[in-house]
Amino acid sequence: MKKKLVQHTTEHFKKVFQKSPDYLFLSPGRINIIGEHVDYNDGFVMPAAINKYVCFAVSKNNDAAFTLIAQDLNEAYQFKVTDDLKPVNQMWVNYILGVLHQLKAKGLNQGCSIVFSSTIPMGAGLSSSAALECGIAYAMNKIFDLGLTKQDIALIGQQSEHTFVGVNCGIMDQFASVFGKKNSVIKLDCNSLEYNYYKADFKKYSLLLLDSNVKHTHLTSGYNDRRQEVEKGLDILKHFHPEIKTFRDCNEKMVTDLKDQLSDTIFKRCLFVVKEIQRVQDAAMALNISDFKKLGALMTETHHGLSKDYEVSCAEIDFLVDAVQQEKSVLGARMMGGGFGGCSINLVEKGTEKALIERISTAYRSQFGIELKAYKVKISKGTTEYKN
Ligand code: GAF
Repeated sequence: MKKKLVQHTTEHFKKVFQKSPDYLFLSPGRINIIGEHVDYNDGFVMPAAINKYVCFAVSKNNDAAFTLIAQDLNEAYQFKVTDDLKPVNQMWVNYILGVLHQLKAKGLNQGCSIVFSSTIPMGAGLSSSAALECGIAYAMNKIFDLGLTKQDIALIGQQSEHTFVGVNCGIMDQFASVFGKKNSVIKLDCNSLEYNYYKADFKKYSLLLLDSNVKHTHLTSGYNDRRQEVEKGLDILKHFHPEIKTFRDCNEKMVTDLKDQLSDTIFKRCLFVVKEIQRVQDAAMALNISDFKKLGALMTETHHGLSKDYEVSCAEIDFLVDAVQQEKSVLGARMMGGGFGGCSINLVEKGTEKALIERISTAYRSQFGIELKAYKVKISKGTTEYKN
């Protein structure tokens, strides 16, 4: 599938520019085992890069001209790197312009011709936008020798979302896309950006994604509102506990003791964050000792918190998570990513996936009239140059 994507992107580049691209890059999407909506709350997350990618075919131009071609959308955008780069009306362009805007300050002054194409479904919670941002930053860094570290690339991607897209996301998606490692889950401390890899060996279990086919964009989904709510909550907690710097310094009791000082909504949001930060620590321990029953139970607990307290799920995803609760072969399930649609992630006994997908698809279709999609993903390496 990776080869096919590279071929198809290269062919399109050749067709448009009448020559072969000088460089090819692959930038992956991500899953997240556990640790949702805690990256911007200084918590821990456990994402991994997957074998779904944005592929970039790139050649350097001799002047400042950039031509961007989004092959799958059949759209193009041209500009000069010397222009005053500002957000435009085409959303996909903004992810890229936001990156290039920052790279200009790091010395980028030459243009490129770029065709990109993707196997990461858009709006499915698999971070197609982070893959796009990080792929562009990685490619420019490589081609123009800008001296950026992998961490710089992830932070530039995140900053592009904040400034050119308007989504105040955390660092998880970009970090996972850049730092992904084959067969490894990343445990990332979103406060210090220290990280370590855990072997993604789920023994007789595998990770299965069920795509609700409910598309979302964080610009309009309520994502930014959640961030504001927890920031308000943290200010109140800090007021009563001056020793608190981040949610990491809070525990459940501190939040419940201050219930009267917080609105119902803010109380629920804060409680979720504190519990979820702890759950990631517990999940890392469970993964370490191959206690998959525990890991699965923690994932399901996360879902209930996201659905009831953080209120970022939706009827379709709740249905998918509920539907697998009676399945003996499923150890845990939860919505994954920002929410309001996208995929659920399921820890499933190997070999039972096909029958499970059939059962859930039928039930889902009859409940919502929507076709379910399912992906069995492999854990792959992060953004990289592709050499034939
Ligand atoms: C989205 C964001 F982009 C991430 O930063 C993260 O907050 C996630 O939602 C929720 O965990 O994917």
